[in-house]
Amino acid sequence: TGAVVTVGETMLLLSGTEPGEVAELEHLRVDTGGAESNVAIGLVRAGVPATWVGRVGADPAGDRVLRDVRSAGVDVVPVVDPDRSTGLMVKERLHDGRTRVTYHRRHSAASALVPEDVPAGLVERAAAVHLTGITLALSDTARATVHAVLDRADAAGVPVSFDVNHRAKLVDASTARGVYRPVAERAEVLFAGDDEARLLLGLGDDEGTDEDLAHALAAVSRGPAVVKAGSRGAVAVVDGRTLRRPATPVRVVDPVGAGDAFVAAWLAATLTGAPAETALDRAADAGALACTVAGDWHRPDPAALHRPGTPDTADVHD
Ligand code: KDG
Repeated sequence: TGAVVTVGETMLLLSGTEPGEVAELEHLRVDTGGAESNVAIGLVRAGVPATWVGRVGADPAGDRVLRDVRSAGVDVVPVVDPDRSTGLMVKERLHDGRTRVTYHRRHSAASALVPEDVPAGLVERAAAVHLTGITLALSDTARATVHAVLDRADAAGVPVSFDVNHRAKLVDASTARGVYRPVAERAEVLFAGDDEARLLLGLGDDEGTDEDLAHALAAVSRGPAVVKAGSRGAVAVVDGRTLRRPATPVRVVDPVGAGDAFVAAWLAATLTGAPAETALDRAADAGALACTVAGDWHRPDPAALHRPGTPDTADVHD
């Protein structure tokens, strides 16, 4: 098969090595993260080639981003923007146990993504294309890039995967639906958290069970829909059938990146011909495993699945 192609922003990630706020910490760990490159890395680990198109600044943070994604085995198509900086994300583990993520990404290099950044032939030769709501929310030109990729995928008959990945700090809930919905309608597979599903469907808080949401999403997308419901597990609707999978219990260190690992495992399984039940099992395990390591994409130890703890994968993005 060809590669899975994805486009998005990957940032330098500075994270506290111990609980506390940046205001009081002495050390921060240098890392990188971005939803789309996280998925690409997960795909490569599952044996499926992946290409990530990313725009970074001509700066040391950009060098680090490109190096990290490349060294995980992803084929990187870099666009280096001399006029803008690489985005930055700060992650703190607060004293009350919550994780807080702060972005420094307004007017970043990646928010200047343009359709021409995605080389001719790349989408057309892909096994699938994976897109997220984050890229849609970065800027008008980044949104145009996502739509151009969609059009090209459509024209070439390449399936599209879409993960809503709503980031309230990038787009407010009132406009978000109109931003995500047109892409969701063109996706062959649609992923959403339960709250994201409600946002996309225009439902109120707590309206609809995970099953209801998955069925409603499957009516929006062109194919399966998968609701990632954190500690409640996941529900997929595939050809009208409902598949339910409880969360795999693990000791949670850092839930950021779990959704990306989930998506990567689902895509890798389905693209290599596995049945949807297997895809959902692998996705749930991969999402759980991703919670057992600090960082957004670092390789977890599979043995952690056999050292269960509390499956608390609360979203930290609002
Ligand atoms: O899904 C994990 C991502 O949220 C993280 O790696 C950073 O891309 C990111 C974002 O925009 O939050």
